[in-house]
Amino acid sequence: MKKMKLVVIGPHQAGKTTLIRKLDPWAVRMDYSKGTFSTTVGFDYGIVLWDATENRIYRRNQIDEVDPSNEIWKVTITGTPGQVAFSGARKALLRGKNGVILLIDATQPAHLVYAMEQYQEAREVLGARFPTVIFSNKHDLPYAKDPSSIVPLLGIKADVWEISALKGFNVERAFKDFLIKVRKHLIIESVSHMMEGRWI
Ligand SMILES: Nc1nc2c(ncn2[C@@H]2O[C@H](COP(=O)(O)OP(=O)(O)O)[C@@H](O)[C@H]2O)c(=O)[nH]1
Ligand SMILES: [Mg+2]
Repeated sequence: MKKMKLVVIGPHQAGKTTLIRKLDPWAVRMDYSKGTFSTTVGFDYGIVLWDATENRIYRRNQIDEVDPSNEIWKVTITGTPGQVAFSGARKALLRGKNGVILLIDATQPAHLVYAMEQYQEAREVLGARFPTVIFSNKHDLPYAKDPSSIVPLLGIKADVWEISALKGFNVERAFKDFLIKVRKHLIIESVSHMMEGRWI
């Protein structure tokens, strides 16, 4: 089975845990701890299966329904802790990931500065080129800002989706669209490695 590792970054309280639980209701909370004296921080870890042939997502309880003759991906989704102080833990969790979901809270435009900082951390760890998507969250609330009025402030070139992680609005559609993009990126990457002669 092919593997894809995604990470969700974004400000504290933006809805990262809610999003991951919507995608994987059995997502678990894990502990990240480093060194003897540092505090332990929790992060979320979810898994779904994605049938790329039919562009269908399967939850953990639907594994029996997966068609093994199709192209199946195991997709892991790691949610990072959003607090400013946990930059070290976030960077460790970013390592080796194939795509970044930047989750912002459309009701808290002042928190965009934290989103920006976390995106810079992602660039430090993953380099200049990695698939990114922006999920503008909490669009079930009437006072959510129009993303076109806030996202340009981030200066990040990426698709933007209005979602509600809480109600599920647009979540699966936006997520599947991103899976297609990450898959394409991974295929192009492996082909260019091949062209560089690493497989010969
Ligand atoms: N109205 C609304 N509330 C949300 C949405 N997503 C998350 N929340 C709420 O925002 C708060 C923070 O969510 P959480 O997932 O814990 O954020 P995290 O810190 O990024 O993991 C919780 O009270 C959630 O219920 C949403 O789409 N709409
Ligand atoms: Mg959380």
